[in-house]
Amino acid sequence: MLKHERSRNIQQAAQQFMPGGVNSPVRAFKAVGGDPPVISIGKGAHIWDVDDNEYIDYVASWGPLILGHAYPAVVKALQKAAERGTSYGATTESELELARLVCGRMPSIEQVRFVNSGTEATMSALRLARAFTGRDKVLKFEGCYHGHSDGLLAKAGSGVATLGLPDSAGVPASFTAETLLAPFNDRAAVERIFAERGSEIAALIVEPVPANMGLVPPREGFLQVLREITKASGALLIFDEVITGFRLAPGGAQAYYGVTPDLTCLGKIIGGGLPVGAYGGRRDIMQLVAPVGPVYQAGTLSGNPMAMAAGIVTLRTLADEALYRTLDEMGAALAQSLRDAAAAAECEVTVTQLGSMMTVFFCRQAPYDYASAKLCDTARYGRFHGAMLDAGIYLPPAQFEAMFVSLAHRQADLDRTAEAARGAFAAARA
Ligand code: KE4
Repeated sequence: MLKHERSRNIQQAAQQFMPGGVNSPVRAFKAVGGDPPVISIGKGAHIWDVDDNEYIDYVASWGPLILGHAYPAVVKALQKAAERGTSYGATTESELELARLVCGRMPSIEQVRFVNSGTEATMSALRLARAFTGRDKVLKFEGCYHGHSDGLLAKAGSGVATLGLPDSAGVPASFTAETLLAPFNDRAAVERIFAERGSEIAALIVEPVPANMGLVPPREGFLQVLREITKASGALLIFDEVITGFRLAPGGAQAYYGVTPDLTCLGKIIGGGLPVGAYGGRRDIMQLVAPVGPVYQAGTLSGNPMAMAAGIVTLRTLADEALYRTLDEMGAALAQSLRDAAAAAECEVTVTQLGSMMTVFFCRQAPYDYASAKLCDTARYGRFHGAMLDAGIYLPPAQFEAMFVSLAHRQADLDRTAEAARGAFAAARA
């Protein structure tokens, strides 16, 4: 059993000063139970907690750390940037450099605006889409998460083409009244909503590969259908690639599936572990953004040199397409070893995997939307998570998240993970 004394003491004290002792809810481990370790250091694919317990890390700061923790070239770039000053609130050449890299990798992005989080990116992209189309409604999918701006914290009402209901306290019904919800992978539902209200819809926003209900890949042709339907109705197609951007392929999910959105939201990897978000796309749309156009959006630390420095090194390193083949191979191998471990323990799971992303679902069939994902046995996932943590494997502390393999993971890490999983699936089944 791992020692957690110092973690517990720090968590205790933290709860006095911060709600739940955390700065983002999922970190409190409410979905899996147990005490969250307080992390003190990360190196490569490993992290250590304040009690010196070592873990193989598959959270990777929820996606940014595709190169692993404290990647030497990122650390060096940050040191150099810091010595020159951390922020000016004025343009620096590093912003141009990262903008060139992003636009070069994702041709659909003719112009980009850096912000400080994925939430800001999607919130701004929707404001821009409403201004460009002159329409108010947006369509999102149940189970897709696009950050915590009020209008996107919406859950489905009854029926299909109904307007969203607030999915958080403090969000007035009027704030989600312009948000339409549909089940993911449900072509008929999307067609029905657009048939009924297409002329009111400014944009459809989607995680091209949802990872916030666990990893639920799109059905064959589904993204193409979204492209055709939005084009036909004059609505914009917005890909929220905060997770998939530069993770799934050098050009993200849009390159992987060959579907070109009008706007793309980015985050995580483009900041290399520093706070960054971005939205970008067609020049004719981006020209509406202040100071050129009437759509206001701003940010004190947007494009700050530190985040730009980390993002530049990260994207430059990811220029080597062979790295994506390595990530794909490691992802596929780990997913298969987890399936084998579950079968050996006679524990019923479905492992979905795409590239370096995967989810161990505790249910018989692979979920294809949020309703089917919610059928999973989350209590079993909680027991599995706890047993893996005790074995030194750090998994996302919630069933409806994705695991991430990084370029810092080695075969020994994958082997150790599979070994631990054999025992953890047995513990989960009990
Ligand atoms: P942030 O505001 O957290 O930087 O990004 C919001 C966001 C937008 N779009 C997608 C597809 C996202 O996955 C996210 C944030 N992801 C979650 C985990 N799945 C962040 C973890 C957390 O909230 O603590």
